[in-house]
Formats: sequence, structure tokens, C-alpha cells
Amino acid sequence: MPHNTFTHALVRVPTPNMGEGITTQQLGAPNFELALTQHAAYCEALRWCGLKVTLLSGDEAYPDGCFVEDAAVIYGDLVVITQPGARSRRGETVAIQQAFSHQPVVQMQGDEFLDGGDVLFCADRVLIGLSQRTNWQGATLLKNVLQDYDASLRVDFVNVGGVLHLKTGITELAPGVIIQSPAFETDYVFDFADVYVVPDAEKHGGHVLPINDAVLLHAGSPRVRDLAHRYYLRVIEIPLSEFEKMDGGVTCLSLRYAFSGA
Ligand code: CIR
Repeated sequence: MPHNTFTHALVRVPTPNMGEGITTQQLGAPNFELALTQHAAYCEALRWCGLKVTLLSGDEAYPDGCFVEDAAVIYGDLVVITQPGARSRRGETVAIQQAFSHQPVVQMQGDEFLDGGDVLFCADRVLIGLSQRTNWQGATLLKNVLQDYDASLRVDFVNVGGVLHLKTGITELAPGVIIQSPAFETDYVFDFADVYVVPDAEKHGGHVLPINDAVLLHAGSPRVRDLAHRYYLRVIEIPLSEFEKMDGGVTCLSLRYAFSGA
């Protein structure tokens, strides 16, 4: 199944108290008005990629709620609703589950914890990061559910160190081309790809999100942008400084999907 081909995206508007969310960065408090502008530009970029965008309203009870990617993992028609690793984020899944109420969903429970930011569909496999947010139980549930859905799918676990999520550490620019944060530490061997390590100066934005025939990336990452131009005619740069302050980025602000009945 092609893993970067989508028709729809779900996003959630940031809330004025987004600065009360969790962060490991020391980049100052986000400017809410600017965040709204950047979020609108992000949504517009998704539309340029051909996606129909569904926008959920924010809820101040969940200052990290705009990072919708962590609340679900979607593959084909399969929707897995996670239990996010951070306690303060667990209730975010209610709105996400409601948004997918027309789809059959699998719900993580008990001691299964996983953030969607730890799941990367790439090349011939799915990588699930074992991180501060995703434990072995959550990763194993997801692996089993994915392989029940598609027995041909290879699923590998990746130890994640030095960064928050697997996709803070690595993203896939094109088949066989991985973009890696200079802070990422792992013992997993990416022998299926060429790995490009982002320069320190671009470490906050060195993430990419391929969608259909385009790729989205953070503005202010010129080396990553130049590399992206080797693979894509359409390279869409989006300023995301206010989300970088909260450990967020280009992948985590949306859930992308292409349900067969839609
Ligand atoms: C958090 O720490 O959970 C949020 N402030 C940022 C989540 C970013 N999510 C992602 O990269 N998938």
C-alpha cells in the first residue's frame, strides 16, 4: 500500500494556552496569534497537496491538542486510537475518536501507551519507536493490529534516544532517503536507506512530510530544502517556529488518510 498517498487530513486548531503544553525546548513561549497564522498556512499547504482538510476546534483542557498525530495511527481503512504516553494528553483521543466514528477503530487500553509521532511508514516497513512516550506494550499492540490487517507488512521496533519521538529523530524524504536529526540516538541500523544528517543549525526544523507528489518542510531549513528539490518538483516550506517551541513540527499537526469508502 503506498504510504504517502492521501485524500484527507484531520487537524485541530491550537488553543490560546498552547504554551502550557509539554516541551523540552528552551525557545521561549509561543506567540498564539502567530501560531494561528502558521497553522492556517499549514492547512493551506495540505489543501495544495490535494487533501480535503477537516478542522477540529481546540479545547483549552488540552494545550497539546493541536498535535493530533499522536492520538491515532491510520493505515488504509484501519484506525488505531492510541493512549498517548503523557498523562496530560490522554483525553485528546476523545475528539479524535469522534471524528472517526464512521470507521471501525481499535482502541489501545490498559498499559498500552503509544504516540503516533513514534510511527513511521517508510520504504518496505513500518518503524515503531520505543521512546519516552511509547512502551513495548503499545508498540506490540500496534504491530499485531497492523499485521492482522496486512500480513505482508514488516514492522520493526526502534529504540529512540536524544529526541522526543521517532519522527523527531527521522523522517523519510523519498524511498531510500532518510532525514535524521543530529540529536537522534539509536542502535537500529538504517541499512535500507541513505541517511542524511541535518546540520545543527537546522535541527529544530529538519523534518519532512511527503504527501502525494509534494513534500512539506519547515521554513528555515535550506539544506533540507535543497535536498528535497532533488526528489520533488513541489517543495512547500511552512514557517512553524511557534510549534517548534513546543516540540512540534510538520508531521505532528495532522493525521493523513485515504479511506476506501470516502
Ligand atoms: C508533546 O510534548 O507531547 C507536545 N508538546 C509535542 C508533540 C509533538 N508530536 C509529534 O511530534 N508527533
